[in-house]
Amino acid sequence: MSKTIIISNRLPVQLEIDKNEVSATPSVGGLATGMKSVHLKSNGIWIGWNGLVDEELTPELQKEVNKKLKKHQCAAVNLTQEEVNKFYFGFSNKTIWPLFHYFMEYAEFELADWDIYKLVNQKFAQKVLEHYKKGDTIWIHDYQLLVLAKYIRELLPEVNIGFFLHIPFPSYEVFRTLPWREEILEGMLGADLLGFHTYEYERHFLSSVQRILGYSLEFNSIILEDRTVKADSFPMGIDYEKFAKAANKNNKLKGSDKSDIQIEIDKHLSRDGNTSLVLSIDRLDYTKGIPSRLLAFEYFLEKYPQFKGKVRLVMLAVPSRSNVPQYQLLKNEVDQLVGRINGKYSDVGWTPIWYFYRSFPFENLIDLYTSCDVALLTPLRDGMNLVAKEYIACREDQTGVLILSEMTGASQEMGETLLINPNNYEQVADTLKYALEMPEKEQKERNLALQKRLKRYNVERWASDFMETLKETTENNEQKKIKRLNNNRKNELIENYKKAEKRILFFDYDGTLAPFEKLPENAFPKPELFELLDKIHNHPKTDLVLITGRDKFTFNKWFGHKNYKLITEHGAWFKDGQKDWIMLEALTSNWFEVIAPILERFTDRTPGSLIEEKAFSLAWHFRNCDPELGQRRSYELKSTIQHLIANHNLEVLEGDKVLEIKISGVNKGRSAKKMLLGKNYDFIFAIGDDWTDEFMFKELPKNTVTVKVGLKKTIANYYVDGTKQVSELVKDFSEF
Ligand code: GDG
Repeated sequence: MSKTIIISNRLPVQLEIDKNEVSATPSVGGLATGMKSVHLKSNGIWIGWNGLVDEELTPELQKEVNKKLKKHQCAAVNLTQEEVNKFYFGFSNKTIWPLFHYFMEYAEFELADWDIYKLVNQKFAQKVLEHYKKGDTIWIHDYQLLVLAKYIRELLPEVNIGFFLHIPFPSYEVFRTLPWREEILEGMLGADLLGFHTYEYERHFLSSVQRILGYSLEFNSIILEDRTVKADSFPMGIDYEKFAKAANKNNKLKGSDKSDIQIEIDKHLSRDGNTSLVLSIDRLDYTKGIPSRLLAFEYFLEKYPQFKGKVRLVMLAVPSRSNVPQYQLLKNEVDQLVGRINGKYSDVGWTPIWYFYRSFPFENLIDLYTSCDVALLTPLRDGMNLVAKEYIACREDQTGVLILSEMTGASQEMGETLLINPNNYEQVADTLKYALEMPEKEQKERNLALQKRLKRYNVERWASDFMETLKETTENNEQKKIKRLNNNRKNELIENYKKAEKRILFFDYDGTLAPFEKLPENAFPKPELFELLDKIHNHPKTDLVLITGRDKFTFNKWFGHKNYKLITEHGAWFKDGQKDWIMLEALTSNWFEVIAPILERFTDRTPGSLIEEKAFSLAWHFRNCDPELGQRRSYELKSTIQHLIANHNLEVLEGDKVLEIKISGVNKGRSAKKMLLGKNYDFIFAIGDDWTDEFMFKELPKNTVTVKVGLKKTIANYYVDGTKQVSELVKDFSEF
């Protein structure tokens, strides 16, 4: 039975070694809970690092650890101290983490770290290989494993892989500064589905893929040579019931059943009726904006002194990555700020900030969520921020106000909270005042809406949504594979070709017989191609037609000395062997003077675009433009010339990164059909990569074998991956 293999940097199990005894307890983090149903179902397995380095483990202990992990359906990737330093503290946390959170000045680019990062990702891939069985699905998590999907696919080409990024994906302008940007993107594209918390991150990713790797997109799918990869957003939820139930239990506790923290909190709240608590919880990380939050709180006390002695900030900063120097500096900064603010404002019975630098047990976390009137969560950047969601889930009676930074992924779906820009202290201070004074009715209205949504789209839904989309994506790819011209089909095709008495082959040129080049004039035919085409052409049973959108002049230069049949400009011109070029359609070019100036205007203001003037058509190419600008300008151009098109009986053909304006009705389908007149072909074959080739596929007789190059939508019977596969096919044809 097939299973799901979950892979993350850390395993969802905490290991402890005490006097050579190993104990393992499951972690309770959001990811572990969310994946529980996927993990435990049908023998799923979780692969990751167990938190111990090789140097700490004797072979006996190693065995013991593995045995314990197996019980929890986990398998460990073993890492040395150096690997942890360079892969985790190095590349993951000194390069990717700061860069992806827009802290460009903190990002270090160390080749040695990158090398080990790749090596560790390869180690993970090897571990997957040990556990993979045909039909299994793989789900990789997060920024430590960005290139893993590619390594797995190299080992297991047919595998289904999902990848989810838990942190933001930055804008192209930031991402492009990474020295290994191509390899990172290619690594991610090893997956079939790439999940992000928000549409913004997905959009940034797609933009980088387009700009850096030059792949085409069809909506949110990336068209690779042999597969399509889908990018989508799945905002991660929380285990709502767990938090709501814990809050309910907590609210019922009386007297000595309460925790020490709760007793302290209660003491503070009972000091006088008007006292409020403001909550702040994060890992101590520079992305979370803790110093700014403290400064904004200080500013609030200055601006609204009536709250002095009444409001207390309860700040929990959980220690994190303390081996990384930036985190040590941050710790000092926060300590000093808290000390200064408390020193400045404290009085006998009141300190403005209660600061905890440690991790709390879950129950104490709930104490804080249920007791604080306001949660002030102001990260400078945060992929999602689950604390925001947990706070709302714990508000049993719907009171409480959440102030949330716009820079968190959570802010996208939590519009009912008070959204702030964490850099705007004025706004933070005013919002805090507003929150502290908000009438209960308003608090409840806002939170009710939030709770409904969080309850519905909880972490299990998130996981199942992702898995379902992954299944759909891979099934879609499967569908395409079904139409792939595999060896069996190719053999059958060649058999029919061999048997046929009269055969005709239509070959598109660019993107089919020749790969695309940056400059169109560089895509000239190579001697090997001539050799094969000559062989096909010289066979007495075969007619060979090269059919292109290119201009007659270029094709005459390239192929004029051969005796092939040539159709150019989508069917405007025809040349049969050494005879002269003839017009297949009655065409004019007197409309050029109306359209050309408009195209020139667009070319001038769209860097990289160019106009190609053919005998009877004008083409506006935008292959070398910024992809989004090119696409947008092409829409704009189409709408600008719309009324002229109708008046001059023209039409616009949308090719691959080109708009072509020509007399209506002329297309490759119509001209290809003309080649069949009066002939009795018993084998008709057409192949092309472009949207304009679809006309051939549509108009040629039903028994035509039609083949699409690449994975774009098509009505053709079969797919081949790219020009390399076309060359192989041409070679096969040339042999019989
Ligand atoms: C990354 C992304 C994204 C915190 N303190 C204690 C404690 N916690 C728990 C919270 C919450 C989790 O840790 C923190 O999650 P966040 O989402 O707020 O932040 P990151 O750790 O930075 O997580 C983030 C997330 O991945 C998921 O994709 O949202 O943007 O950076 O669940 O409850 N738990 C306990 N004691 C503590 O002291 N027990």
